[in-house]
Amino acid sequence: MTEARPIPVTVLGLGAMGRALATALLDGGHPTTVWNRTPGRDTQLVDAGAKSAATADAAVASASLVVVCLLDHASVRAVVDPLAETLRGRTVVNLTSTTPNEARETAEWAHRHGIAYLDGGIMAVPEMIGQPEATILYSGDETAFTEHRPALDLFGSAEHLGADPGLGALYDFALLAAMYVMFAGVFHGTAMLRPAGVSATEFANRVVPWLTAMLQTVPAQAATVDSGDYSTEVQDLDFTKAALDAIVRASSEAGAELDVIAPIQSLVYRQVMAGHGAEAFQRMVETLAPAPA
Ligand code: FVH
Repeated sequence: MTEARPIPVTVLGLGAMGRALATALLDGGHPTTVWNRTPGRDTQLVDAGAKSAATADAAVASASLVVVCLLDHASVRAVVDPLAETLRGRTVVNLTSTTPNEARETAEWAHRHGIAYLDGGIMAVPEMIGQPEATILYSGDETAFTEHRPALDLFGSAEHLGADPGLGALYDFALLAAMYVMFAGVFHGTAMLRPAGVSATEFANRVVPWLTAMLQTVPAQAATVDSGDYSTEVQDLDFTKAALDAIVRASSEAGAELDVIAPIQSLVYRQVMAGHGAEAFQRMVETLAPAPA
């Protein structure tokens, strides 16, 4: 059943993100208890109406919903493992970035102790919390998600992806991987132009519209990957290999290191060497992970 009115919530971990989450709960009218390993990080929250707990155990004792936002998996387990008995019958929502298997491991621990468990990946920076642009990808106990949806909606746009508690983390890291590789590509372009006296800002003015236009092609590329049909009339892997060879030569001429671009060239080479030169560029995905049987 979905909660009809504000419920007592506890936030464990008052780093930049934990403080933003606690603020959103307070703004939403939830009686909010906060705890942090190092004292003193709750001053503004207490001024805003939060209750400060001296221990993590005392913090969770009063809440039906416990939001955990710590540094990593190890810190989560160090904090919550000793609280198992107090947490029994409550819901833990872990918004710490952990790997899918770490999320599954914590879910299994929670299940053994009668704790409802939801894992979430935050696709936002602290300043975005409370805005619809902040997306939180949840997975795990769907009943707990439905019951606590009103509180979770205060953080941003909440989505439940499925019962596998590792799924939210898997999406989280897949999205972050795409972001980091894209940014590394921007840094490579910046490095190519730098020796020519072109500033990063000047390049940014050009690369943003270029990548924005290119990103529009992603759905069509995804459809090619999903179909498994890589036949193409244009820009096949042989073409892409020639293009990347030229980009690598141009990068060397410009004095840029090849750490970012060389692995892309190598992925294309592997496909061409395997006899797929006449097929579409998107076939690169098959080198990274073959389609499930
Ligand atoms: N900040 C962001 O932009 C990102 C956005 C996407 C998701 N992440 C993840 O959120 C988790 C917390 O991030 P954060 O920004 O709040 O991180 P910090 O400000 O560094 O705060 C870390 C808190 O963790 C506590 N802590 C660390 N180790 C332990 C431990 N062994 N036992 C208990 N608590 C621990 C730390 O406490 P203290 O150092 O103040 O005592 C902070 O409360 C994170 O997974 C991001 O990847 C944020």
